[in-house]
Amino acid sequence: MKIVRADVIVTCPGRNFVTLKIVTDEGLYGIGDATLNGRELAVASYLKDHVCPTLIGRDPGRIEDIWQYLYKGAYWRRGPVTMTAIGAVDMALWDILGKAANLPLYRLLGGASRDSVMVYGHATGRDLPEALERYAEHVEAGYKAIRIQCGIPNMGSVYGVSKRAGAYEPATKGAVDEQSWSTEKYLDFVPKLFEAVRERFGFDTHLLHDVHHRLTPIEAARLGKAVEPYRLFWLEDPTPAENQAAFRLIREHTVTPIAVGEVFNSIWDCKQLIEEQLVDYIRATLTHAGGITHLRRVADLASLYQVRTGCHGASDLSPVCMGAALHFDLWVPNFGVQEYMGYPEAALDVFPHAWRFERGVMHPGEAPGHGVDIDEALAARYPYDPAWLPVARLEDGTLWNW
Ligand code: EZ4
Ligand code: CO
Repeated sequence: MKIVRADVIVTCPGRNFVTLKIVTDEGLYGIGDATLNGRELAVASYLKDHVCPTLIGRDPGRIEDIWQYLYKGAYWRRGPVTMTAIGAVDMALWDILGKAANLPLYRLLGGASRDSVMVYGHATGRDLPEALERYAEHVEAGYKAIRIQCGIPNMGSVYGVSKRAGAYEPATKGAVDEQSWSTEKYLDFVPKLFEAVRERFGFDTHLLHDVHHRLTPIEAARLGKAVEPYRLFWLEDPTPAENQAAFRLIREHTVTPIAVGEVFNSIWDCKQLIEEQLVDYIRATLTHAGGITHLRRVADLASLYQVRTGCHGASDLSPVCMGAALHFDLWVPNFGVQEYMGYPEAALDVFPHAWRFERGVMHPGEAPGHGVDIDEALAARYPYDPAWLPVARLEDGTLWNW
């Protein structure tokens, strides 16, 4: 079998997605998600201009060799753009392999390690009553794990809370959204938020929260310690992780479990965090971290240290990533949880898929490959529509971590 075409499809069915389609001389094709929110066209160009021409004529079954070729052969290694492009190629090649073998991807990886994949949903409110209402809806829908984010009293806009009604979407059209941040107000309010959740709903659901890189290590340590009675499933991205050693300080002070890594793109981003057991969950996902070939190396390293997976699954990762991730999750022995926010109706139509959600758990389905397709005619009806991720500033105007 030989690769005869590799095309990049950019479409905006409710939000922007970049998809790579690799076609073989036998008519089989595979697709991969190449979406990097707010930087979509950089990956589209990386693929179109620098990767696709090198794929033509290759045997799509040599997945490992193609991965190594794109990683080592570029000379310029790693980084979100490069690794997302490699991730898309890898995902498409595993899809082709599954279709050629007539087997769902999870069976190629070694088969199911569990019956279904636990996912967590997002309960987000502008204030406490609204956040608790959203939490109640998730409990009602059967979610076993729920992330809560809430507007902070006397603080302008805040991470996780949309200006518009409906599903949370951070990227905005037109101007960049400038949000304001006060660590003091946040640290004062958040323990009360978790207390209210446990008071109303008890301890039957896993409670998650995303700090979105806003705290310093000592502030994060203080928060982790303060919220121990509410027994979080995880506290996510408490501080930026470029300096992996920073997490030692958090670890010294609290037993609140820590999740990190949705912005990671390689095993090197998490090596020290895993080896020193500074985190409990690793959030790197297939699209941004080099596909199945690379993420399974991360998961295997993590398994040596009892660190579990918690793949990023925000709606800016396409339904293609969701499908592939569910196969990965069903197989990976050290699975923790998978994020799932749902998709706009139009996106579900553009990407017909075998995966399904039912009462807090998901399954990738039994279709060969990863089980997600793209309706190109429909995709063409939703042209690219630029959108920007927000930035955050302290109340005095200092640019902060969003
Ligand atoms: O803000 O993917 O845990 N989930 C998150 C996400 C990120 C977006 C950024 O594009 O933090 O919602
Ligand atoms: Co996050």
